[in-house]
Amino acid sequence: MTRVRLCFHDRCFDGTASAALFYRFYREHFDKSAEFGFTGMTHKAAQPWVPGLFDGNENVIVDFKYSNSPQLTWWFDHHQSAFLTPADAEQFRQHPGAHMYYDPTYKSCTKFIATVANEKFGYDISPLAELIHWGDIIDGAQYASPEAAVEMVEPATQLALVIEAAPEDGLPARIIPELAYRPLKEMVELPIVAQHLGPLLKRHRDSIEILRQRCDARDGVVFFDVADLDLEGYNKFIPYLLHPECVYSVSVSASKVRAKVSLGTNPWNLANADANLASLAEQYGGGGHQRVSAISFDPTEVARAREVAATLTALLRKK
Ligand SMILES: [Mn+2]
Repeated sequence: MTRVRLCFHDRCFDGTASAALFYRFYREHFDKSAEFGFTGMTHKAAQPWVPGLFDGNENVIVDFKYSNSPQLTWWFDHHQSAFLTPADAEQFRQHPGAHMYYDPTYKSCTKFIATVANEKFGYDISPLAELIHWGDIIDGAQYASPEAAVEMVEPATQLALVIEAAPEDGLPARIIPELAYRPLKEMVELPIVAQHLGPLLKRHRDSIEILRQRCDARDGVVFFDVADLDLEGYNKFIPYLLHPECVYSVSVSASKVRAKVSLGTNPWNLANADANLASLAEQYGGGGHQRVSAISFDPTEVARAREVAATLTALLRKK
């Protein structure tokens, strides 16, 4: 029997949806009885690909950085910062594996995998249309307004909240097989999801008040520091709801596994947004997309994270 190790971007709606889409595609197109193991990947200061991780007959990465391991058989990513080193990028360019796909022009990895599955393998993606649609809206920040992004009435945004902020580790990995086959409205009714929804919605509403107090909005950049609070999974659109005039946001947050500087662009105020935030983050060992990126530090390095955030805030305020 085929064993598939599927590594995906953990605590990310697009990463989890990408894994669900790949899971269903692989089962229906290649091997109905394949046995899957899911591993959620987090961006950390350390090298993410630990020895022994790729233990399947098929080893797959979706919505996360490339690995140069000869064990890797499938890779899909759409991040500008997709390679850990220039040597990895060169290896991919010279010898891309048969099933290695990279296109940073896609707004979501979910849509990218769907397109490849459909165009290269003739796979019918229409039963997954809802998941693909919301992957693109959420990862591509294509909401009509900051209110729509923050109000949390759609099942997709509620599920995204639980995926990003549930207190228990490993929840996204456990819902992947369900997400591959169920409508989103049913997903938020599953006990594993529903039990977190009430407390997380309250935390979300409270976080709007916390950010209202902490935001320092000047010269087109809103800065806030919540590293002293358990708030890493805050909704990244709140700063633009509170300060619609701002073009960029910079924040410092912290969790058990990392300290983090997040950089974002206001999706509703793009007229003057010409900074490439992935390139800025790459200078400090981070990465992401042009309009949204992050830098991870060791959990003990909050002071260093604050220093980098202050430098980047000053730089973006001069733009
Ligand atoms: Mn993504």
